[in-house]
Amino acid sequence: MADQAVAGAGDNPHVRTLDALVIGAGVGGLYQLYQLREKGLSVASVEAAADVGGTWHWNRYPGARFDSEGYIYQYLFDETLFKDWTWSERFPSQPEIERWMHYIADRLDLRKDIDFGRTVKSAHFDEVTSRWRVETDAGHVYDTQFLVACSGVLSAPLEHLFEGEDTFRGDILHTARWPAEGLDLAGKRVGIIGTGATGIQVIQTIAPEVAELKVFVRTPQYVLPMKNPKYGPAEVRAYKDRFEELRDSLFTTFTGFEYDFEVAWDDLTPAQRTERLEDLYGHGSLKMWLAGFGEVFFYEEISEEVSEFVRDKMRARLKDPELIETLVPTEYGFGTRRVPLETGYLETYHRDNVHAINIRKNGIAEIVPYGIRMQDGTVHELDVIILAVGFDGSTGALTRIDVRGRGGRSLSEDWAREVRTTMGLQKHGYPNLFLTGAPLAPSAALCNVPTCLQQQTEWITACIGNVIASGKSTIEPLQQTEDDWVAHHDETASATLIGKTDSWWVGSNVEGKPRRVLAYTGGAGAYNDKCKEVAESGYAGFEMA
Ligand code: NA7
Repeated sequence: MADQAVAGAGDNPHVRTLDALVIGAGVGGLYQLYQLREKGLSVASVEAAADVGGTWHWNRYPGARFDSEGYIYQYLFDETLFKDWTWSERFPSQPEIERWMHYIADRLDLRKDIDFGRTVKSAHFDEVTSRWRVETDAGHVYDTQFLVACSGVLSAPLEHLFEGEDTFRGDILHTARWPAEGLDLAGKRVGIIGTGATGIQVIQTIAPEVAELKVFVRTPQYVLPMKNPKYGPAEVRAYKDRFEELRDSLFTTFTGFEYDFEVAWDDLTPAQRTERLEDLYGHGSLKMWLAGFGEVFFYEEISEEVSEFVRDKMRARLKDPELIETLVPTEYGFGTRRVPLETGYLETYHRDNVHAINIRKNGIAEIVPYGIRMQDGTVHELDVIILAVGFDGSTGALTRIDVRGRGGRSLSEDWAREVRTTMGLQKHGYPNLFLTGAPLAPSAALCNVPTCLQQQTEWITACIGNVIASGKSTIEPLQQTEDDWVAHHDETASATLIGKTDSWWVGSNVEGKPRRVLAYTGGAGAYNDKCKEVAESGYAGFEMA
């Protein structure tokens, strides 16, 4: 690792010269760093947070937990690493997940190569040297041949959505910026805006502790009850014994989960369909969505039947007609946006101290010093406002950095026009920039995160190894390759109902973001095969120079 004096490095007279720089120390970044180091590259990571964990470092709000089973939310490249960690329940919670990420960093001795507390401000490709110059907001400079962005799918929280946020006299905070020391909500009047996967986890968790909870509901969600048994030695042994099976199967399924679509709707009688839906519902996981009937993603009628099945379940739990109107979705199909798992979420609204406020009827006008003022003038007085309003998904982490490729082109300007990548792994015009969790790959939304990020980072490691072995300096997809991938992506996505539903999956939650289904909907397994084909072809369609 060389430190050289470099002119123009601001207050910092030193620049760190590397073969590869990884942005981010979350699930993808940790493994990427490890792989490139094992390959013998001089590599470092730069991370804005004070420690490893990514999503699981930042999202420490009450109730944060997996909706993937812990035993599939794992690295599968090392059996001992897998088996030496023991989950305490089926869907572990954030503190345990964070401990697991620390375990990974310790076992692989990663921290020594991570610069914490540094936020990347810019990354510019120098066409003369064919290298990236990366600068942090504190003026640290990295000069690197390869740049791998493991900057997160959901790491750019939406900010400043409401007039008057700065005037609020109590605590106001985004769920992804929850203080490490916690926030005492006991006896407080709390308002929460947002009922996505995050809001639901917060609401069901804090309701018993707060004096009053007002939930501002815009788009209701289809929800599925989570079954979350604690694990004793027998359950732990059972899942650990499945290591080889999981390692060999997760990368082949539609969403990187252990289960896959098996039964065709048309092969069953109506009674058999209901029986199967009941079975899936009783599984207490995302199986009903991700391995129930694949047809729900494609056919309006089947989507409606399955949606109605879930609505019936929700109505039966809610009973009250006004709550049903506020909380049961009717305007989009089941599974066309992320389906959250929950534990007593709907019943929470029966508590005397919890109130659902339907903001489709009476919207939020502004935040005022003592609460939230509605369009009809009503003010809800509050001590704390929780913003569970989501993220600029998949693109936001990178568009908040000034990324410039060949000819000074700007990634944020490119993506403001049209969100395009080549397989979510690279982008034409940005040589040696590698992406993970980026648009137009399954990892952008529709995948068990570690499955897709392992697959992508392994592809990137092999690709970088190939560039070096070939004696070349750079690799970049051809314009035609990108055009072909975008066309294939769009064709695949347009066959589904996903693009018709508003959510962060299509970018509609960010004003002005061009609409495109962000996740590749051809399936994680099929995507994996396509990535392998590219590598086996010697990176056909990619230019090495
Ligand atoms: P989501 O799923 O994007 O949910 C955000 C929620 O916030 C959703 O209910 C939004 O309603 C609501 N929202 C956003 N902006 C507003 C405004 N301006 N006014 C009122 N309500 C608003 O984010 P999450 O953090 O819950 O989950 C993100 C992912 O994390 C999730 O998909 C999992 O993969 C894990 P809307 O639906 O836009 O009407």
